[in-house]
Amino acid sequence: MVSSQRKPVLRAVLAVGIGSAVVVGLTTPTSAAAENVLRADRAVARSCFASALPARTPGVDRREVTSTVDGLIQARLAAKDKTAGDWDVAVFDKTTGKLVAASAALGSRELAESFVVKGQQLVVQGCRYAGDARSAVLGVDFLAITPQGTPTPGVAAKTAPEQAELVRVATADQQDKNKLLGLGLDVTEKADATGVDVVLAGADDRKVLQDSGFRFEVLNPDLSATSRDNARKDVEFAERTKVTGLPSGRTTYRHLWEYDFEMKELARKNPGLVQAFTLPHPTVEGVDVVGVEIAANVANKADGKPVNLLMATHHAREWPSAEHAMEWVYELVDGYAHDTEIRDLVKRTRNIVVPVVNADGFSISREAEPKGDFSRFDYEMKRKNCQASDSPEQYRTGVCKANPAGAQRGTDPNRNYAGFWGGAGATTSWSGETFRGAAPFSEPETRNIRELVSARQVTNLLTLHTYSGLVLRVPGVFGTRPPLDEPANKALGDLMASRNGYTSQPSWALYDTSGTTEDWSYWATGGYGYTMEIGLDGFHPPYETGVVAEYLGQAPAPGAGKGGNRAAFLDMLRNAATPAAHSTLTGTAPRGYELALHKSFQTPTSPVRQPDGSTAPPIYVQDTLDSKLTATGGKFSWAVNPSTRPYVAGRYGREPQAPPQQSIQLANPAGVPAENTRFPVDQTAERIPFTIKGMPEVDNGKVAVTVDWGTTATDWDLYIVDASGQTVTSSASGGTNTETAVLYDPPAGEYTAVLVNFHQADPSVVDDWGRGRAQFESPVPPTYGPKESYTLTCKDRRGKIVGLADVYVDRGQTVDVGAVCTDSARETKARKK
Ligand code: 0X9
Ligand code: ZN
Repeated sequence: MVSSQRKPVLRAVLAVGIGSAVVVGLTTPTSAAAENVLRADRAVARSCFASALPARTPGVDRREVTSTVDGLIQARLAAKDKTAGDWDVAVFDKTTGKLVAASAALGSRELAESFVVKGQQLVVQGCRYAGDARSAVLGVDFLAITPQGTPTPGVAAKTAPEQAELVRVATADQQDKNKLLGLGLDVTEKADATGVDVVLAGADDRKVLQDSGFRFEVLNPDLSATSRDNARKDVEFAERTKVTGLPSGRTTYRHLWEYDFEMKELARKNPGLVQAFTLPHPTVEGVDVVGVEIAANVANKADGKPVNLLMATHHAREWPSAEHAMEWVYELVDGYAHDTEIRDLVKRTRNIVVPVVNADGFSISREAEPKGDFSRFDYEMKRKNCQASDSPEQYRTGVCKANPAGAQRGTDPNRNYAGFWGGAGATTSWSGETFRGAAPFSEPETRNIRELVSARQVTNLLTLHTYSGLVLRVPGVFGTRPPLDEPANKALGDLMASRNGYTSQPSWALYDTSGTTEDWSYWATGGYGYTMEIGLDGFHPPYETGVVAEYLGQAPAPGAGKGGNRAAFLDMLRNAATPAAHSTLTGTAPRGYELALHKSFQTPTSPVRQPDGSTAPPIYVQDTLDSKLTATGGKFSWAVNPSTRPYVAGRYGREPQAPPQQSIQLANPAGVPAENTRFPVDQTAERIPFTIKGMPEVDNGKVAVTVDWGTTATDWDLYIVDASGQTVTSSASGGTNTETAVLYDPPAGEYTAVLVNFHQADPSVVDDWGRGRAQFESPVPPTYGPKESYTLTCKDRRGKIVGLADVYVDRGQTVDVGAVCTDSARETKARKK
């Protein structure tokens, strides 16, 4: 989704009185400090959140507290000293025994946070899961929240709920889409040649769209009702379903603590195969982000195998994406034990999965009660992270689950990567849904992924989002031109799409986005990168459809009978295991010697758009890639990405094989058809046939069909239809006196230009179209840039550098660097073409 240049639409400064944090004296206020230290003599690997355990249960310590507020409880844990340990925490309602909040990260830095009411009696339970820390420090805060928009039970909202609806806006071309993006609305990814689905959060949004002159129809008049409905369906589904066909058998959306706990349990139960890890940067709210690695001999990260990275939930509300990532973890772990193909693939690769990149945002969205009205205080539909440092002073206060800016606070993690950062399809406004952040990589979430990708040879990256049924590849910005890898990128995207039934296309084809994940990772490292938009029906549709059906390829998912996302993820893994898809270095090195590949370079962002519409020069962002291989003695083989960045390698194109076709005049038939605002339902129009020729006579890289008329108050729409009756391109904007429909690489054949008289400014004076023409251009030839190298070093077992070489390697190539550790002279393995 995109909204650019959105002005903050905060109506008034609402008094979200976040009562100053009260550290609660626990059972005995006088001895609070001592009481706040939880102790357990031994560690017990168990779920802390499954149930409130009796006092004196081994591995557990607990405190009882009573909420002093209507608002939030925050139960935080910190390790008392530096000793390694893993404590978890959970909060239960004492009366009902129901779980209120929990946290189960890998260390002892925990935050369990959720909504409570004044007087509610609670049990805070700390559990020593693993490690040597016999104690952990507990802090419990209660934060009062005034009622506006908060989901505190029992408190009536003071602001009237707004009606959120889904509409389809008619857009004819890229220009129209960019104009729509400029309105700053919540534009979804559901789009095609003729229109885009847009969420209207309320009256303000509706007015913006109405005033813009765009035509639109209402698809869903009450998104809140749909949201409540979905929540109810999920409860019913879980009640009637013991186990699903998912690898884990899961029946409901997980909470953040369940993801973390399941990852560490999988690691504990499969010690040689699975390792859980914490990413380097905690979130703005101080939460650890957890990932998992799966490989045969998982501990040996420097074994030179290709790395396949799957991640999800850059966007808070996109819950199914995290579910798909987590199920993939189970798929690999189970498959390793029971499926010969998966076992073989896992042996040849290393697999990293980060299910919840935006842990803060996800936790808020997941814990908010069903609301889904897309209003400012609708945390369930929050998209961004929790960054507040770019907000105006008065909106910088409060925790993310309750702050005066509501869900508008934060940076869009999928606009914060350096790739083309600062360009189209992102906003400079702190409250906009696509806020790009203060600088490239200003956010902990994007820095985490950047550092992971920079330290490993990630040959394949897939980042999961919802929704719209898309497999998207680079580039995200129109006019960037596809990379030389375009045919390979397209082939892999198309293959995955053949499994899940989604549409495979370059992501700019929908509309521009800049600063997205793979537009950094691919252009900087050469590892294949894709975005998948799971599902067709909302950001977190019912579990049964959005997760079970989409993952397994069952009705009503578009991948029904085709294998679903499970099969698409397997395609990606097979590609990672294919040497022809990446590059390989071979050579010999003594056992225990450490080989290192290093590359450091600068890449410009887009010219940086400014709030006033001007642009500042691009920022040059320094990237450093450093990966390692530990030699096992004798011959080694190292799966790596090509040494030349796709950003400089060149651009894909086609050499013209013949001149382009001469332009064709389209003659306007006599008369004017009746006005028609319901095309294609109403077929009233003028039709002008024309022929597009082909090889060997002409080679057309592009055709542009244009018509003009007198005044911008009149509106003609133009559709180009092929011999089979398919509309292949169109142009149907409003407010202009011209339409141009464009088609790249048009196949030779018979076509028809269909002219629809949408509106006449003055029916008594006919404003007919004229100057109809089809103009042809040659294809653009490919361009090639300079070659770049890696610096390869070899260190002996004492850490002394004993070998150094510059290595050039292309995709699909294997370069033998020889006995690199025994040659002390700098050697250049140049494979320049
Ligand atoms: O806007 C995004 O970041 C992604 N869509 S979502 O609805 N999940 O937020 C898609 C990014 C790439 N899409 C395009 N370039 N159109
Ligand atoms: Zn998304």
